[in-house]
Amino acid sequence: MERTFLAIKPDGVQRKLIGEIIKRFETKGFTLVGLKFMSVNRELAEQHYDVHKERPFFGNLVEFITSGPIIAMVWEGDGVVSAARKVIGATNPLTAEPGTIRGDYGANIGRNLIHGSDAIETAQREIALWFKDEELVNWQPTLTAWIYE
Ligand code: DAT
Ligand code: MG
Repeated sequence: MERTFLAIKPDGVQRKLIGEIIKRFETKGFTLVGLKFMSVNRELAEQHYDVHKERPFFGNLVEFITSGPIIAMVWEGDGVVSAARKVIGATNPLTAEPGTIRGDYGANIGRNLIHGSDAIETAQREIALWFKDEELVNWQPTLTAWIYE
């Protein structure tokens, strides 16, 4: 089953949007398999955003993601990587569609509330970076037959 890495960024935590954000993935039908509330050190932040290290906003990105606690999560489901990106919305909250998390709660590209892996291979890399195997829970919700044919 496909898995993705999602993280509620420091702005989402500070703005008390943890419950609201998690609820959207739960009610959609995805399965939570890992979750931790944590501070991010500079080394982890730089590894996570390694692909952006040459970009002008890289310094701000690392500063921001290490500025307060975050929620790191792994979610499972058919097509969850791209479907979660749709629930999250476009990178810039100002152009993200209403109904998406960023479209509903964000107003600035540098404060866009949540991270989601952008491809299956990226998800595998990010899950391995943020979680140990034993921190992930393999389970099948009893509701599964009512969500999947
Ligand atoms: P996404 O988070 O939608 O995958 P991304 O991977 O292109 O977007 O960029 C990572 C984060 O970097 C993004 O969530 C916010 C920040 N960012 C991206 N483009 C930016 C820009 N032009 N100016 C400032 N911050 C930017
Ligand atoms: Mg990205």
